[in-house]
Formats: sequence, structure tokens, C-alpha cells
Amino acid sequence: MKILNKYTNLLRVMLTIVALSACSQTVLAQQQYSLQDLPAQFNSPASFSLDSDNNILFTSPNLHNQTLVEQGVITKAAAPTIGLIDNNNQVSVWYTFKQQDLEPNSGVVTPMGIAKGPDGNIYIADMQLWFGGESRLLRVNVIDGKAIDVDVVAKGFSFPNAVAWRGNDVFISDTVLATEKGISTTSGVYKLRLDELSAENPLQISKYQNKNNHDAHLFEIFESNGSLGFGANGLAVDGKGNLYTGIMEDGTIYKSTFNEDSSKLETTLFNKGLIASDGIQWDAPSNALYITDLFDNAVYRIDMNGQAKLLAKNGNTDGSKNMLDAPGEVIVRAGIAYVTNFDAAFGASTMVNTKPDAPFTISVVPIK
Ligand SMILES: [Ca+2]
Ligand SMILES: [Ca+2]
Repeated sequence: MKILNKYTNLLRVMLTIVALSACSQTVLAQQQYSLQDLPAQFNSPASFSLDSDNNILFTSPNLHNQTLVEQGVITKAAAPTIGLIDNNNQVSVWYTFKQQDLEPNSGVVTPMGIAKGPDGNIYIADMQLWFGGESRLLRVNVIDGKAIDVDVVAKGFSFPNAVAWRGNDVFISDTVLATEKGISTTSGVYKLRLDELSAENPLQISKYQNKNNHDAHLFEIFESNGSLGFGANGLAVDGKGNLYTGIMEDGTIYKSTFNEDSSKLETTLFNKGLIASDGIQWDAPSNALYITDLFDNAVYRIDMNGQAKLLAKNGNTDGSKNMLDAPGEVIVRAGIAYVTNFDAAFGASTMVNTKPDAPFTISVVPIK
């Protein structure tokens, strides 16, 4: 009996070792994907941020779930996900949003803009306007490069879109504060301090009423032509601390400069001529801004004098063969521009893309 026990125990130890190594192998062998063949859990790749290890993170709110189910391309809705592009351009799942992350009234989370904060955590705009919830700024708490969990740190936005940090201040574009179709859209950019952001007591932004009656955190207000109902969208901060805001329906970019105390000095027109500007990122080595034109299926570099140069443009595609497919944002890493093919189709006459479709892709464009 004793001998049997001994062998049973030995067997148990051996089985435990086998089980543990199987477990660690599962962790090590995390599924990886190519940029040109993403799984359906990345069916609307949107915005980019670099993490602390030079990986590229990207949000995918998966806004095409319903369309793709109707097309028979996928069988069930994919949860919103954050992907990671490693230094070998392999894509893996960094975080999948969970039940406890959903906005309680709408039951959804819509991760749009993403940016790394000065505290090393990842901040995400959760757009709820289309779904009946209260729009939020989320903080993904990061330890050793891994996403641990998610906290709500501010709420009360209308259509939060891009997120960009300037020192300890975070800027969040709000694409629709008020809009009258074909007449005008009012949009803006909020500015919050890191020390105002708290999981225990999320910062409450009061609803925009008019130009003279709004939350004190509203840093800038923009009026645009009302053609789409989408105003302030992409945001980026350059090496000198200037802030750039793209106004989607006007196809313009504005530049805001700052006083010593980080208050606003002035905001002026910086570039115009795009059809519908989307995400913006600034790249240090090339000292330039990179921006997509969601409607015109194009990617541009814009120098620090506001001069645009076309980097890539395609017609109506499905995104295969590295072609652009309604690009949402572009980020540069080591001389390569990565472009999310958001693949939205709004049915507007000025929009090149006509259909969200497989494959789900991120394009790469050398910038030299
Ligand atoms: Ca596609
Ligand atoms: Ca398409």
C-alpha cells in the first residue's frame, strides 16, 4: 500500500509537471497572425499607439459585426479587442474586452482612440453615442507590458474619438457636440489632467450646452460644415508640444500652440484639402505628421510647415494585396507606416469604400 501510495504520488507529481508545461507552452504559443490576414476579432481596426516596448497596439471596436454576420462572413459577433503588433510584425491579441468592461446601460464598449499615458497605462476613448450609453475614458492598467484590467476614469463625453497625451495632460477629441445636418457641426477637444483621473471617483464631464455654457475641461471648440456630422477627430502632439486636430467633414487640420503654463495660446488652420481626415500621429525621426483620408482611401505625410505629400491611395478594394480599405489611422515605426483599414462604408458619394468586407487587414507603406 505504501509503495502504491509512493507511485501514486510520483505519478501525481509527474502529471502536474506535464500539465504545468502544457500550460506554459499554451502561453508561449499564443496565436499569431499576419497583418494581411487578421481574424474576425479585428474586423474594424481603428487607432494606434506605441507601448513601452515599441510594440504597436491597436483598437478594434468591431463595428462591422452585424454586417459581416448578415453577409455570412462570420457566424457570431466578435468582442472588441486590442491587438499588438510586435517588432517582427506578428499580430496577437493583447486584450479582449470583458463583461465587466461594458457600459452598464448600452451593454457595449466601443474602443476608438488609444494612447499610452505618462504613468505607463493605456488610455482609450469608449464611444457610446450610437449605443445609448454614457461615453467614457478608459484606463487599461498595465503591468510588465500586460493588460491587467480596465477602469473608467472619466465619463460624460458625447463622441470621444482620439486620445493624445502632452506631458501630464490628456486631450480627447469629441467629434459631435452638436450637429445640424448640412448646416454645421460643433465639435471640440477636452483637456484633462492625469491627477484628475480616478477609478474610485471618475471625472464627470458635464454635457455641452452651447459655446458659452459647457464643461470647463473643453479646451477648444470647432465649427465645421455639417456635411457628415463628424467634426474634431484625429489628434497628435509634435516634438515641440504643439497639438494638431483634424476636422473630418472639412478635411482640415488645426494647430494649437500653448503658453508656458500649458494653457492655450492660439489655434490656427494648418492644412486643408483632404476629403475626410481621420487619425493623426506624429513621428519623431521624420519629424512629420501622418494622416489618413478615410473617404478618399489615402494616406499622407504632412511636414511641419503644413505641406501634404501623398504616400498611398487606392480605389474601392477589399483590403487584400496590402491595399488601403477605408484607412482609419497611420503610425510610423522604424520608417514603416502602418495603416488600419477601418473599412467603414457610409454610403456617401465622396466615399471610395462601398463595403466592409473580408479580409481584415493592416497595410504597410515604407515612408522613404
Ligand atoms: Ca476589408
Ligand atoms: Ca472594403
